[in-house]
Amino acid sequence: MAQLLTDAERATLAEDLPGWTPTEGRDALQKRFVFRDFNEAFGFMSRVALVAEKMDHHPEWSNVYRTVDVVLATHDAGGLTKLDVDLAKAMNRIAG
Ligand code: H2B
Repeated sequence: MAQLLTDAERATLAEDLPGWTPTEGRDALQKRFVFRDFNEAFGFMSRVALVAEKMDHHPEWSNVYRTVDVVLATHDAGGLTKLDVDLAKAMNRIAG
């Protein structure tokens, strides 16, 4: 099973993952992505879904029109692992 991030690994998260912030009350990261319109937002979600399925690691997310709210955590480990970091990086890359 994936291991929870160490303190040293957590120390670089802010600079490694622009826009992602700690979620209050749980060991997770969150980010709001805002696109030009629904088409772009849904396109983003579709591309992320393919990556997430390949990783077997899935986001908690919701979509309203052109906004996608995402929370990342590794449920099996009860908090943040490298899987969340990798998926967050992929999401930033896909969002451009
Ligand atoms: N996604 C996330 N975010 N956390 C998990 O612990 C997780 C997952 N576990 N996707 C995977 C699926 C697990 O349930 C399957 C059986 O591999």
